[in-house]
Amino acid sequence: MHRLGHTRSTNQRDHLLHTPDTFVRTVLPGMERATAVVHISPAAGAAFAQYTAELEPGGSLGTTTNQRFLYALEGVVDLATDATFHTLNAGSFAYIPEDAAHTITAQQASRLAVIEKPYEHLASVPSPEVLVGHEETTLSVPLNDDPDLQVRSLLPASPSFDFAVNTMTYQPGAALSMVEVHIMEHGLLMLEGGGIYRLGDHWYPVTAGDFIWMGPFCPQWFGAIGKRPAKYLIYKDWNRHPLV
Ligand code: UGY
Ligand code: MN
Repeated sequence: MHRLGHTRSTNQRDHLLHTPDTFVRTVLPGMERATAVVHISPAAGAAFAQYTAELEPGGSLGTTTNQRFLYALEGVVDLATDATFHTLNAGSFAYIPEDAAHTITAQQASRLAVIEKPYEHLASVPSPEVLVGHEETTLSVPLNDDPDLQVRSLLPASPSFDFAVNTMTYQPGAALSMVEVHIMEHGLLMLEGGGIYRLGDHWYPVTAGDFIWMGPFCPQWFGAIGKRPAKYLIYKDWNRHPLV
């Protein structure tokens, strides 16, 4: 439908809202029978890249020398490294360290949330290994003792990791208890439901399928609205000194 120039998408200095009506597909180097919707990258001020990869049956991602995190949104994909082989279905996630040779091939039409980031080494801390899990079997804990706001940390808290990826699930009416302002940046993909996101001095209605980038120190708050829970996948840089 023609929207006469209207969209909820917006690109601000310290945040970005990317809604599906504005997605433009591109092919990244090495992709075969696959496309990417790049949501954020250093071109817009972030220190990481996040995209949604859409793969046809047999389609594959190209390589990267950066660390890579995958969250399967739909379909079934095979992840093969030198030493491991895993099949990922919806809700599965995988962490692949920098310089780890690997292939990612779709068994059927699939969609993946992909996060890539240069690794920040820490002296005397070992680099992380390949890690695979499933969101549903990851421990769920209430945020600030609120049972209606559950957080699952998909990556271990170990200082080896320089970023975290969590899911956050809000029962209808649940909200962050404070407006957060912090140095970490976020890449956020709304997986289910919706609500109102405060970003900077703007309040946005958001829904499943939307992507949000929050830059360092972007004031942020979310309240879930609707009759079903709201759930999002959220990246943040983590465990490193601000001057490094
Ligand atoms: O982990 C976080 O900083 C998280 N509570 N932020 C957010 O949901 N916007
Ligand atoms: Mn936050």
